[in-house]
This record gives sequence, C-alpha cells and structure tokens, in this order.
Amino acid sequence: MNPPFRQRRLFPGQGHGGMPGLEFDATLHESAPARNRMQTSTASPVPIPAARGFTLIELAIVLFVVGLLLGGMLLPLAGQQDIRNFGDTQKILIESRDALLGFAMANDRLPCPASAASNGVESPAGGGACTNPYDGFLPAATLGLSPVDAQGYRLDGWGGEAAHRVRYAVSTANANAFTTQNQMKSIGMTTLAAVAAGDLKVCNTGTDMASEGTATAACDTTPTDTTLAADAVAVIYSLGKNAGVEGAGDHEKHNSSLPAAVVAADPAFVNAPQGPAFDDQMLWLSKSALFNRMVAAGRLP
Ligand SMILES: [Ca+2]
Ligand SMILES: [Ca+2]
Repeated sequence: MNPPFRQRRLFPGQGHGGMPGLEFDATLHESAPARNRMQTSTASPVPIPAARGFTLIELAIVLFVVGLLLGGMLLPLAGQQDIRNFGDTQKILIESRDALLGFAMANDRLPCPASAASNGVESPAGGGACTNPYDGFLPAATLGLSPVDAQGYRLDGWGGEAAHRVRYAVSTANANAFTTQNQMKSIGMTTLAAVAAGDLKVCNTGTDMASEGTATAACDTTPTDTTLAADAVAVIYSLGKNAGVEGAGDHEKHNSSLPAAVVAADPAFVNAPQGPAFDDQMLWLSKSALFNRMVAAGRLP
C-alpha cells in the first residue's frame, strides 16, 4: 500500500514563516471518495492519447466545403458588378440625352453623330446632312462630355473597348431639319411633328421587321409586336455587356454595331426586353421633349 496522500494548503499571504496553527491537513477535509480518487491517480496516471492528424478524406471534405462557400460568395459579386455597370450605362445615356438637348438649345439644331474616324467630333462638323445618321457614335468631343476614351468617344458603363462606345442616331426627316441650324424654326413644329420618312423607329422586337436595311425599315405590325416610337428624333444606346458580339436571335442585329453590322444601317432600332438574347440599353428623344425644351429656351416657335 502507498502511504496516504497528504496535501498542505496555505492561506493567502502565508509562507513558511506563517502561523503553524493555520496550516491544515487537506486529507482531513476531503470526502472519502475524493481521497480515494487522489490516491488512485497518484498510483496510476491516466495515459494521454497520442496526437492525431486529419485523414485525407477529412481534408478533402473540408476543402470541398470551403470551395462551396467561396463559390457561393464569388457568383453574387459578379452579379453585383453587372448591376453596377448596367446602372452606370443608364446614367451615361441620360447624361448624353441631356447634353444633346443642351446643344440643341444653344445651336438651334442637334449635332450629327460622330463617325468611326472623326475622333468624337460630329460628322460633318457644323451639321447638315450627317455622314452616319443611323450608325454613328455620340459626338462626345462636340458636346464636351467626359470622360472619353483615347480617340474622343464616350464609353458606356461596361468597359474600355471601342465596342462599348455610346451610339447615337438622328432623324433625317424634312431634309435634315433637326441637324441643320435654324431649320426647326423655318419649317415649324406643326410640320415637323408629323411622322415623316427619315424619322427613327423603335420596335419591341426585331422579328419580322419590314424592309430591314433600307430607308423604309419599319416595325412588325402583328398584334403582339409594338412600335415603341414611330418618329423619334434621336436614339442613344449602348450595345450592352456583349458588345462586339451580336446577340442570338433577331433583336440586336438591328442596332448598328459597326464595324460588324449584320443588317445595313437603317432608321429602325430594337429595344427588346432584357434577357439572354438582348442586352442593349437604349433611350430615345421624342419630338415633344425636344420641342418642349426649345420653346422653354425661346428657340421655338
Ligand atoms: Ca448587346
Ligand atoms: Ca437598324
């Protein structure tokens, strides 16, 4: 038998020089079972289990779960970036429309679109009969807009490639009245307000468009299809995230995407619902909105 375990406890502040009378024998105050445990543990210490690492299967499971978590976080991040770019593009289009209205009030005409080679300046300079009325770019240099790319073109919210330059088309109706100085005043709002050849059309689908690629291109007239605008003065648009590649189906090919135009430039454009086949973003300027600003500025009638 081992000798009984005896433990000395000291009260705080007491060392070996303390009062011997305050020392006590712990074994006297422990319960019998506790005393037995202490005796047993002294006799045969509990063995400490050997350290053990992860098995390959456990590691694989952990990596799999971490991969799932990271993938779940990255997908929403990409979606959020798309939403930001879409919103930025929308703001840029609105800002562009406001700049066009401002230019019209100051110059008694709208600017011509820039060509692919005019470095953001309207073509021709000074307006009149535009070189690219239906397939040009926003003349950011003429409008004094910024920021622009190295060649002077305003970009949409999606990126820095030339395919993301903001597009702009303008009506050629009444012998280019909207882009020729003082012609709006000379011809008068009543005449200009009537739908005329050369006014821009915006369709809700590119399917079954009539006379596509010609000056008389028009929206399909079956009951399910809609003409969103029959006589817009200007259309301002972005080719969207997929710029540089025509979307599948009949919609995007009607929005000029030089230099890879599928349908020849014409006065009809498509603004279909957003989806896999269509991601262009588009605004148009109505005659009413233009006349309203011109009258307010004292330029009409
Ligand atoms: Ca597109
Ligand atoms: Ca077209």
